[in-house]
Amino acid sequence: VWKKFAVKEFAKMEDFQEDFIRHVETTLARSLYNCDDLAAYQAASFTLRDKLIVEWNKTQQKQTLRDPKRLYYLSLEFLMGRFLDNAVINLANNETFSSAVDELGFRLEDLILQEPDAGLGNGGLGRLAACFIDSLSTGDYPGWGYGLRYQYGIFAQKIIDGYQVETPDYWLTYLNPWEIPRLEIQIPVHFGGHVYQDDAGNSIWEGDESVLATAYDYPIPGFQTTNVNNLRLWSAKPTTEFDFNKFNSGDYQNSVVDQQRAESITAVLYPNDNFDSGKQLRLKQQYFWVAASLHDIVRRFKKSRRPWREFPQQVAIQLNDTHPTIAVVELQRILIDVEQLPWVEAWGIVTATFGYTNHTVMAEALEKWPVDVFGRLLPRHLQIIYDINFYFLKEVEQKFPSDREITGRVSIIEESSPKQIRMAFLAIVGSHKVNGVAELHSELIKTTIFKDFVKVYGADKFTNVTNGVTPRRWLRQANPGLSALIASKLGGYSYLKDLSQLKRLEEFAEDKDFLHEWDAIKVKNKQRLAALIKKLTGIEVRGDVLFDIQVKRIHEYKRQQLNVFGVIHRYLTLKGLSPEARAQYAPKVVIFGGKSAPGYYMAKSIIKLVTSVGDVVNNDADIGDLLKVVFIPDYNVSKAEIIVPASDISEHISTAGTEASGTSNMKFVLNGGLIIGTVDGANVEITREIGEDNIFLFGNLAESVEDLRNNHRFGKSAIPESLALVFDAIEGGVFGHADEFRSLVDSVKWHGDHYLVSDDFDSYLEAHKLIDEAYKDHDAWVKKCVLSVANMGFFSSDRCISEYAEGIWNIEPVNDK
Ligand code: DL6
Repeated sequence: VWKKFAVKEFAKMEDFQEDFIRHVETTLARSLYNCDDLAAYQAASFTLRDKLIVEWNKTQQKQTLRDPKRLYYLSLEFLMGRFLDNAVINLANNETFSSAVDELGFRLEDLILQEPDAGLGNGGLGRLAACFIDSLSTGDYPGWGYGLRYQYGIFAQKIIDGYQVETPDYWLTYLNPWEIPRLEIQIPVHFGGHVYQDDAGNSIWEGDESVLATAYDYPIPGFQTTNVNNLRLWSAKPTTEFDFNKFNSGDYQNSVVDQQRAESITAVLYPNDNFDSGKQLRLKQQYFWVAASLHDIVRRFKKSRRPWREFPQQVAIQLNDTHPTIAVVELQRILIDVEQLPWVEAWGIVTATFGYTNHTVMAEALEKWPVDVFGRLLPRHLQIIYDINFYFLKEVEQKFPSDREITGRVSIIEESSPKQIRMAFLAIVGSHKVNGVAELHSELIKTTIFKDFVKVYGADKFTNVTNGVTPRRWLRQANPGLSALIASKLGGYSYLKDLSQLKRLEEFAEDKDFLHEWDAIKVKNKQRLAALIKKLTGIEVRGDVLFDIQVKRIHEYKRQQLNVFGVIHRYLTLKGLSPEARAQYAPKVVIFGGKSAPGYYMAKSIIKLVTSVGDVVNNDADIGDLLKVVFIPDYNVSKAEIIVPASDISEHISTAGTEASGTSNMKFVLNGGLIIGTVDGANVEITREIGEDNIFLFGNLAESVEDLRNNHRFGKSAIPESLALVFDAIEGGVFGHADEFRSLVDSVKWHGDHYLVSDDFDSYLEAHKLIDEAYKDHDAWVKKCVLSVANMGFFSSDRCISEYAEGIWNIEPVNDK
């Protein structure tokens, strides 16, 4: 199989070695005798990059020649992780590549570790974008990603005295072999200023601040194809004019202030997940990125000299959440102000071009911009938004003459104080399709936050594309052992491109040797994680016990607090037992990981509670190995690649109706772990695919949430005894810091328990009992894991991309088939 795709890899491994040495000596100006792991990582990356660039050029030439419809994926986050190991999988034969590196006196594993994660995202949304561009390349689709090249990615998390401390992630310290700077591309982007009408009645916008957008390209290889797409990230640079007057008058400091202001636009990623911080600099980032990307897209279209009406036949643009929604307005502005198209024609083109993906129903995450802030930064865009709203509301009024309230409910402008622009509404009005990211979520948006829009446009405008993950990174790369075992049974690695082939694993579910091999791989993966835990936290855990893992952003709705309350309950139960009775319990390690937004007090308290519980439990001689509690610091993509393959159980326990999809649930099951979860997000479809017997579901359903919250409001709910015991222990200072944990306890006890921890607690404990029981019959457990993996084919991001391509973008692969 490898040879068949040999076009872009090395004919012989000596070729690789020659190229490697050439890069050490010329590109890096080092000698092989003075080449450390960092330089070797860079040289190995450059050799692969050379191959990639050749194919990248061919791909772009082919696409230019055929001029197909293209997709542009606009995402403010691309959580890419590392490139080198991914490129090895896509471009070369792993084993051969690794031995060629060996012969040169290095170890591939060590070189891989030299690469900093490209952490240009917060969590699920950014990682989804990374999986999507992998699948676009693999499926030979003509699709580019557009994003921002933040100098500082998501902060590095340190745990000091049990508390989260944020430190900056400057990931660009060393030469980055994976990016191609295109410093010759300089697109001016303007802000502020004023709008006036010229003699012909045209609106002219004169900004009073300008910056330049320069491009950095990341070639994205596909798997078993020569197709290489592009991820273009923009960086802000000052315009060349700097203030000579100030400079000449000796005010050097201030002469560079504008320059620094320009660069600050792409300096930092905002570290919030599922939360809208509403900062002006964020709005600037959004417009900067959107303006540069559209300039690029329009320039490429204009080269074809087609009439404007053909734009939507050549271009599809997907809005990854509302962050790029200003693109709708910017394209309308270009069409009416610059290209002088009539409003109606322009608006027809705009709405046929855009699609919008919603990723959350939570009010605090839905973007709104105060009208005055927006108008100061983008005065012409504000006028256009008012015009869009005017025409839209007129249509609504005509459709619903007797419903006087509906216009207020669907208006893009919220008549609050201050007035706000509802970006999700603008995205719906400006797109031809709106999709949610899992079935339950897609239904919820139609019946809750967007229900009036279903009345206005009809249900057909709303659709579902359930998320997926790339099996190249999340199986082959993260879990070499398991992916090789599967390949040995399925006749090679082609299943990584057609994940439905996993189904054939069912044939082996009774094969004892196969089950033992499978289990041995899991144990090895757990040992690998145990070593990482020891290195990062100093805590010793056994690699042969049950690993129960919850890694994701720390958020009240994701309910790490429910997990840690459950752990405390288990600890108190064990403490209350005789040593003989205790010995009936299987030893278990409970592992947490994830970042809290820096200003999120409750999430930070949860981290402190986990580490404090760990301090007590891990040092309790009565408990020994029966229970260990670990918080892994600085959870990121490359750590996930070690953590995910090591779970026996992972936790996806959000309050029903709050987690749009979740994607780590898919990764864990794909790696042969079972899950405990609520009936929420993609857990629903995972259950459907793998069967109810292979998942531990618990808790209230989304349709009960409102009633349960009302019960709390009207004092009709009681805290269950089990949870009261846990609260007594926390409040009694068993884990120290009782004052610091007060708000966590009080939010459940006295403040309405918004996330319904008390309502779900007992059923959560019951589900854990079932897990304990099931784990005892180890062979049966492993069989469940095999059967689950066999039915995970649906969750490949390749499937998502083909659904988007057919149902929303109307694009086709460009290949020679
Ligand atoms: O769709 C990707 C990912 C989902 O898997 C998560 O369930 C969801 O929480 C996340 N949503 C966001 C929304 N953020 N904003 N803004 O990150 O999307």
